[in-house]
Amino acid sequence: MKPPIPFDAPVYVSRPLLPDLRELSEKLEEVWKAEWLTNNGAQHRALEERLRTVLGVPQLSLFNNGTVALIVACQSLRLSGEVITTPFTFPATPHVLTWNRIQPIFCDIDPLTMNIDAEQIERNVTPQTTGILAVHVYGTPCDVAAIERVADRYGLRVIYDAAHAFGVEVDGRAVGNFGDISMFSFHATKLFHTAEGGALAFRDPNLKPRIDLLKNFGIKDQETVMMPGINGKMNELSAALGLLVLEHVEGERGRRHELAGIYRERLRGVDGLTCLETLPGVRSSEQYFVIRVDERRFGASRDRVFEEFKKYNVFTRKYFHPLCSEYACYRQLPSADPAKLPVAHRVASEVLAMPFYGRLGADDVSRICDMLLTFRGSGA
Ligand code: T4K
Repeated sequence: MKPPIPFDAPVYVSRPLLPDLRELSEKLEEVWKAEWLTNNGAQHRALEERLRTVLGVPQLSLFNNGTVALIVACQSLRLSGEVITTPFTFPATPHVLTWNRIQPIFCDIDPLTMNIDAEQIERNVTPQTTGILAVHVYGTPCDVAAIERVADRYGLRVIYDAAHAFGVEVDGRAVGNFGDISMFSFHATKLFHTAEGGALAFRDPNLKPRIDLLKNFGIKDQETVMMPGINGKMNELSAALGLLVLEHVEGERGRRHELAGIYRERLRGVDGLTCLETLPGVRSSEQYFVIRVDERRFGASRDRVFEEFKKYNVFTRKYFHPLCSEYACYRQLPSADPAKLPVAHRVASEVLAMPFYGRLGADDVSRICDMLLTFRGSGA
């Protein structure tokens, strides 16, 4: 095989879905005319309503980012003490617990789905445990039935970090309907985005006023502040962008689905490489395309593959390495002991998120696969 040629321009793991700039300026004219830039404006109200339908959830509250949304989710359910979570996630997940003075308790993960291992949650429950914060990693849904069983047995609340799970369905049921609250991230790198943004989805209508108060400083009216809330409001520019991006999301999802097919086709049967598969009965978010590199069989480590790609102007990402339990702020916790998290450590050393976005051509994906195959046997 001829050696692959490096890309002229950098190829990143993700690129934001960008609507036509003229469409955006027309939309922004509405905002300018209204002279209303934030605090529950018309764009905000319209996007909140649209997303309730698109995400198939009874209640929804928009936020300025997913992290603040998660902080508020913990507050709204009055979580305290200890919350069981996964070490295999973005730093935001355990950090929101810390910001609420809750101790994260790291639980090992499932070797296939890479989500929290529901069977191991129970052994981490103590009298201080008030909840479970599980992540649908890469949009793969957690074992929601098993998590619900443990939660019910011990009277725990369940929050899902669904940052990667926009539009995911499990046997026809929208993913935002599981647990007490689900958080979606609308960061620029997400399938659906508002540049920065996020949302909480939930079923209990009584939570809506509390969540909306918490994200607006606790202000009920000009004379009354009910609680120490935060500023979690989405602004009108982000909401307007979101309304436009929403029109293009299904097209983007379809293009990504095709690219995933090419990756799978080209990498099928390569010894030492496995591609993330969509579980049966699940509609995928097509958020990330992740491979796992088994160094012994592939003859090159994940880290070597990551470095080799850079020589060709391809910037893959090691989502999620290092584990959150390895950060300086968490590694002293008893639950962060590597001996208790063997699967998470192995998985974190194998995963690599590949370039994956609609503007990437089928030829580009083929070229990236060609590159990858030349790295075989290149060592650690
Ligand atoms: N929970 C989970 C499980 C999460 O994954 C996240 C966020 C959160 C919670 C928190 O939600 P937010 O508060 O963010 O709403 C990126 C995103 O910033 C972050 O939102 C996301 N997860 C995480 C997995 O990925 P970084 O540090 O990798 O971003 P960055 O700037 O390195 O961007 C990645 C690549 O994307 C770049 O190499 C180039 C490309 N890119 C990026 C941006 C921002 C663009 O092409 N254009 C852009 O505008 O975290």
